[in-house]
Amino acid sequence: MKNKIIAVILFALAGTASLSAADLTLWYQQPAADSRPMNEALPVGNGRMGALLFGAPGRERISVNESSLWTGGENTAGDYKTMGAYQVLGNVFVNFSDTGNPTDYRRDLDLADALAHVSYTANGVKFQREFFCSHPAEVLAAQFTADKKAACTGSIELADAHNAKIVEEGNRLTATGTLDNGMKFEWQLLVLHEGGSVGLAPGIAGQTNGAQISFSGCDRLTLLIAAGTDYIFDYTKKYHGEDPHARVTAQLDAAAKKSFAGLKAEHIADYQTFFNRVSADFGQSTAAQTALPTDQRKLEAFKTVDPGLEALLFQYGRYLMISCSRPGGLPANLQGLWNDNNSPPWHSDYHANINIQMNYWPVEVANLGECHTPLFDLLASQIPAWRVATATAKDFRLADGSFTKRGFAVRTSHNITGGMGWKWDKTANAWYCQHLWEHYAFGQDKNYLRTVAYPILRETCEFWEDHLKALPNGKLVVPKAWSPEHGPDEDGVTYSQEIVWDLFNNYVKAADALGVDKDYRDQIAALRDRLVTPQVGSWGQLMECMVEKKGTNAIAKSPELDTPNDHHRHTSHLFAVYPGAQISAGKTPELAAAAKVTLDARGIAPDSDVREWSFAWRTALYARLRDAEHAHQMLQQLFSSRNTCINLFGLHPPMQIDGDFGITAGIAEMLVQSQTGEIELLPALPAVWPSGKISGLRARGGYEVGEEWKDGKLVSATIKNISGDGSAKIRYGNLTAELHLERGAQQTLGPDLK
Ligand code: FUC
Repeated sequence: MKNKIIAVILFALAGTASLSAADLTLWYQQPAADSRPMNEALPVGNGRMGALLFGAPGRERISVNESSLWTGGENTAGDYKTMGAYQVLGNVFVNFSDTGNPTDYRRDLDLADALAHVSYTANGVKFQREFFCSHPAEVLAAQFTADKKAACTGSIELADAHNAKIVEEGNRLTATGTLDNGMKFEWQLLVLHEGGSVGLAPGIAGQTNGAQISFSGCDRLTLLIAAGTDYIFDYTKKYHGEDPHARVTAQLDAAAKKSFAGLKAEHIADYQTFFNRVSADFGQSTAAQTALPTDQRKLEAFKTVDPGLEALLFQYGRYLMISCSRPGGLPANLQGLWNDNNSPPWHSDYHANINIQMNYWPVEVANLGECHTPLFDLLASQIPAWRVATATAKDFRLADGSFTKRGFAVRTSHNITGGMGWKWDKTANAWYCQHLWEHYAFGQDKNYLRTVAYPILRETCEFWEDHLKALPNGKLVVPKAWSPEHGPDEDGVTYSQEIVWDLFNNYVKAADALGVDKDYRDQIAALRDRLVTPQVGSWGQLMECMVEKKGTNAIAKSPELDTPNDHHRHTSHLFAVYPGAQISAGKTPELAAAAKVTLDARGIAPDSDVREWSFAWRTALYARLRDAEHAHQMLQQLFSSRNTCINLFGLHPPMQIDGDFGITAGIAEMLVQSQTGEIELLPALPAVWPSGKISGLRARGGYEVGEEWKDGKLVSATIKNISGDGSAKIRYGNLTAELHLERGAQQTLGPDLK
């Protein structure tokens, strides 16, 4: 609220819109089309439950999700078709009689307080709706009001997506069901009202399966929805825990005892403890830009830079992360947690060859470290099943023909009950380890490192120790691996080499940090140093494979593999630039230059194959290569109608959320980097953001960083030691400085780093 007041004052003073609350609001002048839920409806969520909101005056649709509602099981054969899919709970419809021809229509989603609204005028009455999904209360709450008494009349339907049994008791509908895999689920809807009456809908009175509640002449209507399944993170119990009935009932009963205003205040306070850690200002948008509703503004922003909308896009990734990945819950899947389809594209799965990793790229740097932990909980719960599948996989036979004895591997896709699908993505195990390490690198929590991350890092090192193949020259390669979705399976593919290098390098740092396993640490350091490393190819590019294809390969699916005409959406072999750190502009300039040759060829030419997430990755890659203008050019691609939906979800038909998270990470990389042991300020500041500021970003080593810049130059930077040892190296261009900060202390530096 304080921010809003300040923003309003600024607006008044400047006479032009900037930094206003409007820049943190998505808004539209029409409801979401019923036929395009993922593209137009607005998402709210509490990390576990979520909803898509449509906002039609006559018939509100609330499409409800719970992140653990999955079909499928252990799927030992690894067939993608039988892996199961993320499901929909169902819809709640709120029908209003007599909406006439509504005028003054608006729906919005305010990222500052995680509230969604709808308003319109019908028959001279102003109707308003407000929605939020509360983490502390574990309910979705909706309120319908009017500026005239007794104006709300209509009916409420609960439409379950799996033919659950629906029981009505007074003002409560309870849907209870069991999926084919034995997963129990339940959701309950409670209708509270002021004025008028609420009861069984006409015509269904007395039916035990009634799914409708009518309301008549109400001043105000409040809907509360709670949901749950019996899913638990426990392989030994086949992922089944307690029946959700008692829990869901208790959640709804407890929420019903609080007022809507009370629930809302509690929700906002909880949400803002995460959201308000970072504020971002990339410069002023014009009044004409801010006057446009988001769908139109987005299209304009693709043509003409709109810094306010770019800051909103950055913050949207943070909003979505807080809304779909909270400690104790499941991690964000391919669609976050929003889904309207029981057979969603790619099963709305956990896709381990870029997508899920990209989901988690922003969390540490954008100061949402806790939101990373659902990924670790899922990994810990899946690894026992993955070990079993790996131990019998022919693809992982050892040189002597025997089966894998140590560690686990991951196929390209997986579910939440130990099941995987599609091709093995051989080094995805090591890629997941990067996330475990990065959480420590930023947060510096040694207890977490020791108990959660280190055992998995070590086990994965053991797996690769057993599986690497020695070439005649003594160098080591990952045998028969794939550069995702592009090219043949062969030895020494750059992507796999870089990821195993990253694992070994992080393991060494982890063992050092904990002061454990010295012998094994030295052994892994030696293996790391024998790995085949990235190479520069014939046209100056970073080679995608160990043996260059020179454009003559006959691979039908990838005829241009690694040629200057190769515009493939994946940039797998640039892993070492981002999210890895093996290649950097400062420390390995020749390899960085080669990576740039590759990226220029891949990144700028338009190609139908390049997807929303590709542009997010390319933003981060260019930022790491200190090419600010291209980084921004890639960012701007996200506003194209090819790459984002009008609700700003990534558009990979119908939607994927990875691009939303990836672009938040990419923008952060433009503003601060810390992967090489220095905190680098404004490494890739584009000319289109001449003046601005950011606060609350995080850097490895346990620091928080704020920056302000003017005319393209640093004005000041504030470095705070949150949890580190306090000795930080700072870089701005060619200037460097060393800081020594007590825990909790901060220092503000000028452009000369003094
Ligand atoms: C990867 C990508 C596709 C898609 C899928 C879910 O396989 O190559 O473009 O994003 O994941």
